[in-house]
Amino acid sequence: MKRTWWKESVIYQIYPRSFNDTTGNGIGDIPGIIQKLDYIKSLGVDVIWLCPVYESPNDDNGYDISDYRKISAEFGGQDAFNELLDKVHGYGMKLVMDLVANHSSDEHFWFTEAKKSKDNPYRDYYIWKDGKGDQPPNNWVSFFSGSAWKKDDTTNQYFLHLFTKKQPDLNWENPKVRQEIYDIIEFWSEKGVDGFRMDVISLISKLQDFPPLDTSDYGEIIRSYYANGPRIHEYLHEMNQKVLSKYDIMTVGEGPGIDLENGPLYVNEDREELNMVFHFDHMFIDNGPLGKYDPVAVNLPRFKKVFSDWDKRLHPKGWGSIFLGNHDFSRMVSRFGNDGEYRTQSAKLLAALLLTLRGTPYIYQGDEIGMTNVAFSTIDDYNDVETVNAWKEAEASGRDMKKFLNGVHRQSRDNARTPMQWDASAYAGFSDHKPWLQINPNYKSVNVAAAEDSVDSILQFYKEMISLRKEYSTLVYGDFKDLAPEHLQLFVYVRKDEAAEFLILHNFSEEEVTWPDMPKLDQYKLLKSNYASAEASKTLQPWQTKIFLKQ
Ligand code: TEU
Repeated sequence: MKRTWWKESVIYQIYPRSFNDTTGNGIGDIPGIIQKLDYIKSLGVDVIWLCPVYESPNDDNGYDISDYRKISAEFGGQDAFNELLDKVHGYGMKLVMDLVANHSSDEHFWFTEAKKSKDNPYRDYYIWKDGKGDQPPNNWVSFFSGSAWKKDDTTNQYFLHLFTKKQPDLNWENPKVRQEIYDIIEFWSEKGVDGFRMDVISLISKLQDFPPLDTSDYGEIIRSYYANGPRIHEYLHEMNQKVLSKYDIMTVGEGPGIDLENGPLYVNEDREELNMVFHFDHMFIDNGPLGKYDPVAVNLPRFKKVFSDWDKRLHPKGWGSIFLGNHDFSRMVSRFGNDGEYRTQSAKLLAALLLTLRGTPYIYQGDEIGMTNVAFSTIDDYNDVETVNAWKEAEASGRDMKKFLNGVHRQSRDNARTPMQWDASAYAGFSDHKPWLQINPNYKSVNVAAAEDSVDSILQFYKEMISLRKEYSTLVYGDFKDLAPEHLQLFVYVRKDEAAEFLILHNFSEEEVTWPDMPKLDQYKLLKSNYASAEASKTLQPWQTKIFLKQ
């Protein structure tokens, strides 16, 4: 297996809107990130991934880009970005940008031109179809509810938008579109950016016959109709050859519909496409019968199997990315841990998991202090377009809205987007103005300042786990084997290579659990635990992690 910097890196994801506001408008900004670089560096991370900071009307908080070469003025503009990039490099870290190439904003110049007439030179930058009578061209639905087509009155044709109406899908069949995207990648790479996280890259190649959806199984729609289209690998290889391969940059493709079968096609190094992908096999694991907002309990054997299967499937030619949360999902401690009595222990356990699996770990801002889900009392307090649209759709279809609000509390993307909790002062030290999204009321106790003051905080544990990963390359490259795949409470695995062997146990339950198959412990040293006084025994306390090193 080839050794590379991006395999050995720990990545910290920033959602700029919610990170740190220096201008007092309630919205985070780039100078706010610069102000916190000492903090980020102190974690021990190597790379910062910045969610979109380009010019955008913010219909989907930056995932609708109106100018790919301009940094949004709201975030501080180009000068602030240049300073950030310089300073990040000065700290010995790297900076990865988000690239949203499946769609643009409808306010992008390409689209405002394209709309003008059927023979506009930009018309073919997007996907236009005639309607069927007064109905859209087909029954494709948007990820964010409703039809995926919107009629444009100027020419009486419909354009495709897999996300909001303000995010028209680009037409990758058009070589000019592809070249535009490669030029954008080149533009930022020339400025010294160290890589790209490519938004919904699995969706860029469309089935050209736009077949009607079989709506009997909504769960399969993405995989069967939208993702992994016929030319996806041709495009990614072309992108790699034309631009990516010219730079020492990392790429991680985000991909609904990327699965065990097609995953290696994206990341097998011989194919020269992407370095890593984000699949969602563990992130849609708690979708219930009525979908995302009807969540069911996470089944541990299934959860573990996702990691084992992917590890097996990708190696040795591919490389995984390990994440348990991001700006699109609820908080990892609330979802996979216990955000009540065992918040501290379970957040540490999840940190240990994140940092001891094979694959590059991605830490989402705030998870390092154990930030939790939030439960706003009314839908009016939610901002996320996905949540708000899903609410309207549910209401129109007569669902039980009290139950739905519970689902929103558990699953809304806004859970991860409440402002970063820096200290116990008003607005959590995020801003001196009312923030764009309410702060989680637990900020008085859950905040960075408190965590920095405590020797056994979640934050401190993250730092220790990151440095442990740096100390032992076995934790990066070593083989992974699940020793108890069927166990309902424990996740037990070995990480092993010529240099070292680790035995790692996590108790995903509120009970004390003993692992009967534990090997003789005289050969093992207990290296680390999330409990202050931990014994080198085969019994684990609630949400306890034990990391043993074979002697
Ligand atoms: O997300 C794509 C994606 O898969 C999500 O829509 C996901 O299905 C959903 O959030 C789960 O609840 C990316 C970005 O990360 C997201 O923020 C954008 O809204 C979306 O693309 C459109 O650009």
